[in-house]
Amino acid sequence: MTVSAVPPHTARDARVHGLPELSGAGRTLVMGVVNVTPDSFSDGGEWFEPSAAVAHGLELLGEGADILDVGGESTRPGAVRVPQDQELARVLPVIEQLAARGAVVSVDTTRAAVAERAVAAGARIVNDVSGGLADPEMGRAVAETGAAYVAMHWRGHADVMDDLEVYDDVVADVRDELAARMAALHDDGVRPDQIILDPGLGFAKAGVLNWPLLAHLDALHRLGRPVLVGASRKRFLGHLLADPAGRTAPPRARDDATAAISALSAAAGAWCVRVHTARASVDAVKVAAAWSAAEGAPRVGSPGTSSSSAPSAPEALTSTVALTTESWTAGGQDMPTWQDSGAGNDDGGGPR
Ligand code: PMM
Repeated sequence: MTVSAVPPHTARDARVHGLPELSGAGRTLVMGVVNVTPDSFSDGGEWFEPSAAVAHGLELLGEGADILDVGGESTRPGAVRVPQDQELARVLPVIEQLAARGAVVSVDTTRAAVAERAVAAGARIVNDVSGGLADPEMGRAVAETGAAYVAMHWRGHADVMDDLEVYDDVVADVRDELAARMAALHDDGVRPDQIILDPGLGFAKAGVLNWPLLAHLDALHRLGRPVLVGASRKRFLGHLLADPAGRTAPPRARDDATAAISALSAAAGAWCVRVHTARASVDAVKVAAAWSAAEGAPRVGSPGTSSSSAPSAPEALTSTVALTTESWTAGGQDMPTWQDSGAGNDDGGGPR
């Protein structure tokens, strides 16, 4: 892939309203998932207590996540809906505490009222897996709050979505349905630069339907907005990684494949990847940024032979996008450093 092959509105030049510190990061962002639910397919119940959810969020920040996505309603296939009061009780204390520690927080909700309360509690992004279809008030709420808004491709709630997997051409159909959502959101007063698009991997999409969407992210980029990819631990990866007996790999055994998708999505210009464990994906997007920077830079020789023309290390390799260390170490978390690891700074003299 060359730089010139990357269409507009990719990670390199994306600007999202309300997120100045995440604009121009020079690399794909990483959104860490904080599910405050007893029943998510990937990590159900693990972070259900607010204190456990906050600790998990801080851990994801320590791994380098740029954004924390806090959700109180499972969207796994077949899941039944949680009453609004319960969803609010789950997410608000966690959002408040994480935002107070300086995190860029997103709320994963399809309800306008939850979005509004979450933004008032400190959330900066509304991540709506229904792209505004589940609640007719969502567009107005997003317009009024001015929050950034992830509009995901969606055809129906978790209890029915597996029956809605009929497409002529999954890439063209998803693109057209997202374009229709953008138009409707615009009619509700949402600014185009508030919007981030998401192909909705696994939502009304059987296994094989997800790969063309990943392979053709450029089709979504051509709608003119940044793209978020949420492949982490999803069923189609479990099928890909099935054992010789055909048994699907369990969610946690899908993390390496998730990181591979993070690297490839970043190379394709994704603005953000949404993941359950952050460290490998943070490394993956940094690799993609360094690779891409080298494609666009003049070719150089060994250090010292052409120092005047050599590009400096890509910003993406060294910058901390969302937070200062101090802002979240205040929560009692220690940022792991290579000095702390006992490995020392000497890399052991292996190949450079
Ligand atoms: N997937 C899930 C939940 N929220 N949000 C966005 N924007 N994109 C996704 O693909 C997405 C999402 C389901 O996964 P989880 O239950 O493990 O959070």
